[in-house]
Amino acid sequence: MKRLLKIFMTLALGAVLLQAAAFEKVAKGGGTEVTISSDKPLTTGNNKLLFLIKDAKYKDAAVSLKVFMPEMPGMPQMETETDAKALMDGKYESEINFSMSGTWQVWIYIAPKEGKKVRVRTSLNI
Ligand SMILES: [Cu+2]
Repeated sequence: MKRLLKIFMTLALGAVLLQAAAFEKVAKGGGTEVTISSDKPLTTGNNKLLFLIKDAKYKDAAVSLKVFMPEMPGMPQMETETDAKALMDGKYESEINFSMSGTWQVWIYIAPKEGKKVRVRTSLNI
């Protein structure tokens, strides 16, 4: 019985770990880095993205996002701007809607209480 429990616990833990790492990307720029992650693989439609900023100088910073796909033949630029919600310990969360598959540019603006605002640019393939 004990062994069965152990196997079950191992499987349960494995499932949790898998879930936590469905998507992850580190974006670098402006002398800092942001780890972007999601519980679920990125997809068209709504995605809940987590942004982790470890840099202590950006503790309590305001974080906003510009997400866009540049103009394509027969299609104007698609763009949304949104504020990320501050959670704890340098974590921020934002719901982002990707209206089509392809490469989306993601600009992360980090505005500390004091000092210069920085921009971290990356892209996501949807
Ligand atoms: Cu497009």
